[in-house]
Amino acid sequence: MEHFITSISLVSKMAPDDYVGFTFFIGSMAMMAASAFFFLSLSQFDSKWRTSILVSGIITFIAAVHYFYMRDYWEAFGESPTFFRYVDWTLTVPLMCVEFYLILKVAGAKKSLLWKLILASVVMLVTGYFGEAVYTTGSGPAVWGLISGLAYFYIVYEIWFGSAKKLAEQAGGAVLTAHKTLCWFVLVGWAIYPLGYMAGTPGWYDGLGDLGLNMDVIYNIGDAINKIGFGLVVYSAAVTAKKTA
Ligand SMILES: *C/C=C(C)/C=C/C=C(C)/C=C/C1=C(C)CCCC1(C)C
Repeated sequence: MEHFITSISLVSKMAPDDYVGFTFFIGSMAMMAASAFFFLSLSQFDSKWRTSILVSGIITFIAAVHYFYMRDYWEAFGESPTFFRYVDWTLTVPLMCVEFYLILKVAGAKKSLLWKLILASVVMLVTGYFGEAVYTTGSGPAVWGLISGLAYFYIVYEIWFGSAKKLAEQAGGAVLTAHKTLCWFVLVGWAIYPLGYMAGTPGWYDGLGDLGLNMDVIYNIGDAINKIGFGLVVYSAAVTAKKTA
C-alpha cells in the first residue's frame, strides 16, 4: 500500500517578508535555548539559588511552548494570537513576581509582598485582555489600557519605593545589585508592552499605529528582553554569590 500525502502539511510556508512570523520563529528558538541554558546550569549552584534559576528556566520554557503555538496561529490566520499571548503572560508574569520575591526572601521578604505583586500583575493582564480582545471598539481599549497601566505603575512603585527596596538595601551585595537591575527591567523593559498595545488597538494614541510598528513584533521583542534578561540577572546574581561565598 502506498500513501500519498500531498495536500496536508503540518508546516506552513513562511513568506520572506513576513517579519512578524520571523520574530515568532526566532522567539521560540531563543526561549528554547535560554531554557536549556538555565536548566543545565542548575547543578552548579547551591540550593539557596537553585529554585530561582529553575523558575527562570520554567518561564522561558513556558514561553517557548506558547511561541510554537503563536507562530502557527500567525501563519494559519494572519492575525494576532491574542489568546495564547495572554495565557502565556498570565503564567509567566506571576512567575517573574516569584523571582522577585525569591531574591528578597533571603533578606526576609514577607509572603504579602509576593501576593501584592501577583495580584497587581493579574489585574494588569486581565484588564489588558479586556481592552485587546473583549471591548475592542470605541474608547474600550483606551479605558482598559489605562486601568492596566495603573496596575503596572503600582508594581513599579512597590518594587522601587515600597518594602522591597528597604529589604534589598539591608541585604546588600549580590541581592541588592540583582534587585536594582530587575527594577530597571520592570520600569523600562515592561514599558515596551503598553507601546505594543497602543500600536495594535484603536484610541487617542492612534498616531503610533501609523508609524508602521506591529504590535506582535513589539511584544516579541519585549518578551525576549524581559524573559531571557530577567533570567540572566538572576543567573549572574547566583554566580556572584558563589564567588563571594
Ligand atoms: C513575559 C511577559 C511579560 C513580562 C509581560 C508583561 C506585560 C505587561 C507589562 C503588559 C502591560 C500592559 C499595560 C501596562 C497596558 C496595556 C495592556 C498591557 C497588558 C499590554
